[in-house]
Amino acid sequence: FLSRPEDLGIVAVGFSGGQGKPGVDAAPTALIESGLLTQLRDELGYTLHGHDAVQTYTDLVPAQDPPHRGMKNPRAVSAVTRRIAEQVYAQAREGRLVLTLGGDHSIAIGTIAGSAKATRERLGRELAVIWVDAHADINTPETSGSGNVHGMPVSFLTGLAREDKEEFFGWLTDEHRVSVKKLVYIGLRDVDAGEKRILRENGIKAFSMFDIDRHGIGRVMEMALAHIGNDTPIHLSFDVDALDPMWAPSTGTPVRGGLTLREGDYICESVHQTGSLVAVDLVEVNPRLASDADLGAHETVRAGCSIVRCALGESLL
Ligand code: NNH
Ligand code: MN
Ligand code: MN
Ligand code: MN
Repeated sequence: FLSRPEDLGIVAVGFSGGQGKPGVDAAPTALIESGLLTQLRDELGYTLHGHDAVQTYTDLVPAQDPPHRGMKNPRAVSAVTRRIAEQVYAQAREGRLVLTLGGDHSIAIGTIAGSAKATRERLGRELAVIWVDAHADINTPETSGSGNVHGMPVSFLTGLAREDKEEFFGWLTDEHRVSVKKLVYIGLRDVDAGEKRILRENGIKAFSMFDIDRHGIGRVMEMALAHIGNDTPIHLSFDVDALDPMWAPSTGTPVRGGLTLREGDYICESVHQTGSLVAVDLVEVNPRLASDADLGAHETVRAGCSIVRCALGESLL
């Protein structure tokens, strides 16, 4: 699906407004300083585009941003994700693979919107999404207990949540959306009651940690990719909290009983191997949160780098 598979568009998003804990905006810099982009260029042979600076989007964050339908920072998150959608779209339109470094998971409203639009225009195809996460992030503003938009991106992207007002995600149109049929979750273990109902009522495919324990990650990936179907462009959105806190402690909402680093890497390798990958997000690395400050942050950044390199084909022979 890529006309320029060795060209990699980079969007580095220093944004944390989709949740309450500062520090997740420092992740792109931490990932880049640890050598990620250099490795992608020098070891994996990618030509990088648009990687010049980490963006903070401060021009888009209003001084006053009171809640709307319970959503926190709604204007800021809407405006920033709208800009991200344009940036991802601009890279994807060139036929490049796009890598976005977050940032909290609200940014996926932008990355997937941009990716879905480019995929439709360029290929006349619908985008599939593989969402790797401890959480389903499919709350609507009304089902959310927290009001944090990073728990809602999938509901906006699938049209389960909608808004007319442009300043509150009303800029999202059908060209940006993805079908619930082309969505697959992997790694779930902390899903809110309202989200469970949404998953059930919409027949959404989800592989929880229970399924991974039962079948093994190899079989789960076979089933996940079979559900999407051959020859469908794939957007991989990887929340680092899918990994067990043993591997990725420095994240806003760690949940025990998660993926090993090797299982996370395997998911990414399997997706890369399809040849259908068009975009990757790595989100929710928060280098400021680890209790054992230095070491935990370092380990989480290292895990994030491993995930990205595997998604971009590092370990396949
Ligand atoms: N489900 C909770 C909420 O809606 C938590 C979401 N937190 C995440 N998602 N880290 O990946 O707020
Ligand atoms: Mn998430
Ligand atoms: Mn999560
Ligand atoms: Mn390859």
